[in-house]
Amino acid sequence: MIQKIIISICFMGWLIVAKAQSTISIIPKPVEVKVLKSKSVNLNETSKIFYPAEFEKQAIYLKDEFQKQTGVVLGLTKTESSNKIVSNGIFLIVRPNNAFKAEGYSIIAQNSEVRIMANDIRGFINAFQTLLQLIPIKQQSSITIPAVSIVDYPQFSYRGMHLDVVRHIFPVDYIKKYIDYLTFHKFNTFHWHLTDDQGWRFETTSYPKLNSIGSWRDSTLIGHFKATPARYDGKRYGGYYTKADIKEILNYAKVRGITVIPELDIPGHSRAAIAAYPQLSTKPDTTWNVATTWGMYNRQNNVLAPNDFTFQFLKDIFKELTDLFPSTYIHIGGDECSKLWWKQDAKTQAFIKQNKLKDEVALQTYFIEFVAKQLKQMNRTTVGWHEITEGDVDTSALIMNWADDAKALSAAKKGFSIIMTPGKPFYFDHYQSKDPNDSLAIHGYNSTEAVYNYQIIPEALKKAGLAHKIIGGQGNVWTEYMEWSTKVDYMIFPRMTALSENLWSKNKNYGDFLKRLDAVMISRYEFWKSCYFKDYRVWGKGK
Ligand code: TNX
Repeated sequence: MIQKIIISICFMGWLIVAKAQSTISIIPKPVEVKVLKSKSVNLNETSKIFYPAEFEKQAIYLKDEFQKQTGVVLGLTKTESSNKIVSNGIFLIVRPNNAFKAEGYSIIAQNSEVRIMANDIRGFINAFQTLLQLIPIKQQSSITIPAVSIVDYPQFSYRGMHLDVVRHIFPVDYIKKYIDYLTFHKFNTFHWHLTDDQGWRFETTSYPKLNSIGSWRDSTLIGHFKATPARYDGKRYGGYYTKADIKEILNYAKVRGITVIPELDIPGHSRAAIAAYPQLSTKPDTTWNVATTWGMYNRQNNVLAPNDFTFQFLKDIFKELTDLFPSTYIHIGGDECSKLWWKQDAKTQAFIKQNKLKDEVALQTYFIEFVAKQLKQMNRTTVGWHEITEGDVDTSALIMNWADDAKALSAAKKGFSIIMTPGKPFYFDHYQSKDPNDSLAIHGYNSTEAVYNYQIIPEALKKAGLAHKIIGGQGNVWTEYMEWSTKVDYMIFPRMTALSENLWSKNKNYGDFLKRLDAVMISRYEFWKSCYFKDYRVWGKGK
C-alpha cells in the first residue's frame, strides 16, 4: 500500500513540476515577488558578474554555483562604482545600511541585467539563493531569468541548524555540504555539537588525551537503546576535527555568511573528557571509558567535579576554543547534568558548603557562571540549554529551549532571550512517519507539517508582552541513530526545508509550501545527490 502511495506521489510530483515551471516557486517564500512585464534576462558566457571589491569571495561563490547548476561560466569584473551599470550581466550593488532590514536584499531582473542590492554578506548570499531558484537545474549554453522584482528579508534574526558529530562523526566534506544546505535555505547559524559522553571531537592541544583517549570509543551499541539484550559492535570508533579542518570549515562558512557556534558540553555529558582525565570526575580512582551506548542521563555518565584541576581545565579548553572560533556566541551545554554524583561525593559537598551554595542546582549555576565569566572577558556571549535557567544564572546568557512553551515563558519572564528548539517538533532525530518500517529513529513523531506549522513565538509569550524575547529557532540533529551522512540527509529533508520557511516567512501556507516543495526542492535534493524522506505528503495532516 505504502509503495503504491509512493509511486503515485512521485507521479503527481512530475505533473506539478511541469505545471510550475512557468510560475515562480521560491523556498523560503520571499516577502514580495512581482512578475514584471519587461523582457526576461538572457545570460551566457559573455555575461559577467560585476561586484564591489569587498564582496569578491561572494561573487566567486555565485559564479561557481551558477556553473554547477547550469554549466554556464560567467565572467567576473570588479567595479569601483557598483551603481554604474555598464553592460549585460549580474550587478552586486551595495546599499546603505538603512535601505534594508538585516540580511535583506532586493533583486530586479529585466532586459539585460540582474541587479542585486544588499548591504552585507548575508544579504547578497540570500539573494543568490533566490536567484538560483529562478533558473532551472539544467546544463545549457544560455540561461533565461524571468523578469521579476523581489524584496525580501527574514522574520527571525536567529535561524539555525545543529549537528551532533559525537554520537557519529562525519567527514569534513559532509560538514561543508551541510553548511551548503544551510546557506541554500537562508539559515544563518550552524550549531556544532563537538563534545559529549561518546567522544571529544575538537582538537585540544592543551590536553592531548582528550584526543588520544577521549575521541575514541571501544564499541558502539547496535540498534535501539531500549532493545534488550543490548548488543555492541565491538569496533573502535571515533576521530576528531583537527585545527586545520576547523579553520577550513570556518572559512567555508564565512564566505557563505554562516556563523558557526561551537559547543563544548559541560558539566554533564562529559564522560569522554573524564575518560581522558579522571581527575575531572567525582570518582577519580575509577577507570572511566568513553561511553559506548546512548541515553546516559542519570545513569553512567559521571559529571565534572568542582576542583582546581577542573576549573583550570575549563579555562584552558574554552580559551583554545575561542582562539579558533570567531563567533560571539559560544555554547557551553549545561543540559541533563545529573545531580546524583555531586550528592554522593563528600568533596563536592564540602565545596558546596565552603562556597555557601544552596544545593547542587546552585553548583551547576556556579559552573555555568565560571565559564560565562571567562567568555565575557573574551567578549563572547554564553549560550546554554534551558537547564541552565534552573538556578540564578546571569540573564545575559542566551537560552536554547528544547522543552515546551511553558519553559520558554518562564525563561522569558526571568529576562532571558531564547532560541526555540523544542523537541516537539524541531528534533529531527524523531520519526517523521508512523510507518513501522520507517528507518530507526530515537522515538516520537515530528512530521514535516508539524515543523512547518509550529508557532515559534508561543501564544503565552505574546500575551505576556514577551514576544521580543524569542530571537529565532533551530532544528536539532542528534545522531545516535544516524551512522552515515545519507541517514542525516534522510532525517533532515524535507523537515529542514519546512523549518527554513517557518523561520523566514511571515506569510505561510502549508498547501502552497507543498506545491513549491514538489516544484523546486525535490529536484534540488536530487541535484545535490542527497537522500530525503519521500512520504511527506502521506504523513502529517492530523496523522
Ligand atoms: C537529549 S536535548 C540531549 C541529547 C540527546 C537527545 C536525543 C539535549 C540538550 N540533550 O544529548 O542526543 O536528547 O533526542
